[in-house]
Amino acid sequence: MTAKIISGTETAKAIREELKQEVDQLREKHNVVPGLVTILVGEDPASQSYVTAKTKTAKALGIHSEQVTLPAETSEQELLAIVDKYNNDVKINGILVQLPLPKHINEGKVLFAINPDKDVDGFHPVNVGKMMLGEQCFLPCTPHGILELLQRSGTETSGAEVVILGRSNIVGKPIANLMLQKRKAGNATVTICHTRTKDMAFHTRRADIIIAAVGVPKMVTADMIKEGAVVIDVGVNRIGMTSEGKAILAGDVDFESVKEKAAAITPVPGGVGPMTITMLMKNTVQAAKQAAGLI
Ligand code: L34
Repeated sequence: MTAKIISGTETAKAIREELKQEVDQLREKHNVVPGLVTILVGEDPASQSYVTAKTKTAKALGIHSEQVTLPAETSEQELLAIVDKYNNDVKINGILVQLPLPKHINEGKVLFAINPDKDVDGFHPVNVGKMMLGEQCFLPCTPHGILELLQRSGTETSGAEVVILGRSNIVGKPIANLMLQKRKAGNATVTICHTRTKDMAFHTRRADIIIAAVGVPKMVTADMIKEGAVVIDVGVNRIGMTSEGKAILAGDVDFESVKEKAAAITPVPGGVGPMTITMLMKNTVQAAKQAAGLI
């Protein structure tokens, strides 16, 4: 069997078309223009490319978009002052501080400083708590994107054995929580594996759905999966450079071998990555509607 390819690029495009219409309507009917600011500290090339893509996508949808780029030496205090400025800026509905931050800045402190109503990343403890309780909130973009991919590809999650590789605050922990909830793309039986897991393959081999978010290139190989599993690859690892200076990317899944055994698989690039960016746009539109009292 050769797996069906679940295209994040195509799914993201469809969602962006829906969003574009919504943004047009908000502007024409309600005089509301959603606003997003992205804040990047330092010069990590991957972060730079993600933030640039976020700004560009926002503009293409008619979202007012600002990009703040700060040197790596920026102090925590300076960053907190900038966050506060945007907390009080009525043109801005969403504030995104790209992670990771330089070591001398306390990430938790910065995320806590963002007004939860503008926390379109869903990383503020208030939104994390609401998510955990299944209340209306901003869902973190990568897990949100995974839920949409599962749902729109018609993957049955109810009662499914889902094995998640990785326990990060950005992906592993939230996607596990969301998929066990009574919700769309939920009702799963969830297992989380991590660096201290004794026998990862024991778990992955019985999984109906595998979500790999470990940051180790091609770690999941065909012998680790069950015939007919659905495989979601969250990893975006830079494994080299072309002669033209472009990054060569690999996922956490050994795509070539796994696609011969899986029922469906997301590629890298063009899988979860574009969905992350698109769900940020969705959250920004949601923030603008909430700020305008429309929901
Ligand atoms: N605050 N920090 C904050 N929010 C986030 O949601 C993120 N994340 C992760 C890193 N830090 C963050 C992202 O934006 C990862 N991430 C992200 C976003 C987009 C892509 C990958 C990771 C993406 O578009 N990937 C493309 C390839 C792009 C390339 O050439 O590098 C893909 O097709 O997978």
